[in-house]
Amino acid sequence: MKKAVIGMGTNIGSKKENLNNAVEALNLLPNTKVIKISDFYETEPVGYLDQDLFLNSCVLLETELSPHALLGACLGIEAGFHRIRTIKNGPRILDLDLLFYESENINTPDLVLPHPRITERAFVLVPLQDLDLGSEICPYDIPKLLREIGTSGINKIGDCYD
Ligand code: PH2
Ligand code: MG
Ligand code: MG
Repeated sequence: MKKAVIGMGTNIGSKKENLNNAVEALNLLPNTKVIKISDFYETEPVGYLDQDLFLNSCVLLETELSPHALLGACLGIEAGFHRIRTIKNGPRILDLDLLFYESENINTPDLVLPHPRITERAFVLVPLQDLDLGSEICPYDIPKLLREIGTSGINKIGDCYD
């Protein structure tokens, strides 16, 4: 089994339900198991500001799917939630971003690993910290990055997975 980390975000509809349903959907992927779920965080929108607050969380998976197969599966789950892509960084019912896959560095047009914007996004780093990843998966010093970029606009909702 390989370890992979997915960042989840939602700001349309019933956000808690969306994230819970996303965890279920990830857990139902072939040869894949969700082994850890971060707390849920209510976060101020980054990039495009005129939209509702997000709910963000991260999950650690064990999977036999390849990085590209897992990416495809995530896009399939997003599509199953009827995600519609309009404004860049705009409102979405569910966003699943593949953040890490083992210690792989991948640079293809459809997939870059580690995900290129992790280090500048507190809404990813704060939940990521809950997963207690070893340096073999997460090469970043998360507390140091958070001291640099700050954690304003990130509010812990707590352990909302049910
Ligand atoms: N996702 C984005 C853009 N901005 N802001 C927050 N707070 N949370 C997100 O998940 C998010 C965002 C693009 O994927
Ligand atoms: Mg995203
Ligand atoms: Mg995405």
